[in-house]
Amino acid sequence: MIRAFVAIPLPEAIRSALVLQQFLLPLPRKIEPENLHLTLLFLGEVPGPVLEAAHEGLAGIVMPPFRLEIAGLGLFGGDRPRAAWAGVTASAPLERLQAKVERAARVAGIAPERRRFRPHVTLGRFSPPPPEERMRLERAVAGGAASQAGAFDVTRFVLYRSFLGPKGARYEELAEYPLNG
Ligand code: 2AM
Repeated sequence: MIRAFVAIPLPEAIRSALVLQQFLLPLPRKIEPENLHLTLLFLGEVPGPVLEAAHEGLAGIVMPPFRLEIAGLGLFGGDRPRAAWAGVTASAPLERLQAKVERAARVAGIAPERRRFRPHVTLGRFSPPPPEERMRLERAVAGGAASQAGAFDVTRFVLYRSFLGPKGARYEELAEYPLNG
């Protein structure tokens, strides 16, 4: 079985801006700069032939490149925050691309994601912090809510393999798909 997901890699300039934002947040564990990405679909643990079929479908996606803006900060987890993220300005092309990726995965036999697509770049994950730390975190996130990491042209998306290890996840690029429709 192969643990895999489909994501948009972020250019260096955006990742540098996100690293700055990470430093302004009291995050116990920050996502490494090279691991910062925008997930389109988490495929989970899939058998090799299913992943191969998904790859065929992904390679068949036709779409023109589009511009995307990374802006805003937020927390996932409500009263018990578990992750801090940078947001994405509403984008119809991104929604279209995500729907195409989901369709390709479904055709390959991968069960569809039950949760609604909420585009984001995870900056840090953590255990829910105690109340005082949580307030500090919430204040810092509120302070950076209007921050912008910048805009970039999405010209490709990537199929990644994920290896889970004691020091966190390591991602390996399995295939890339240019947007040039
Ligand atoms: P996250 O950043 O919001 O945690 C690789 O793990 C990528 O797939 C991450 O960007 C992660 O999103 C996303 N993902 C979505 N659902 C997941 C799940 N159930 N388990 C692990 N990763 C998931």
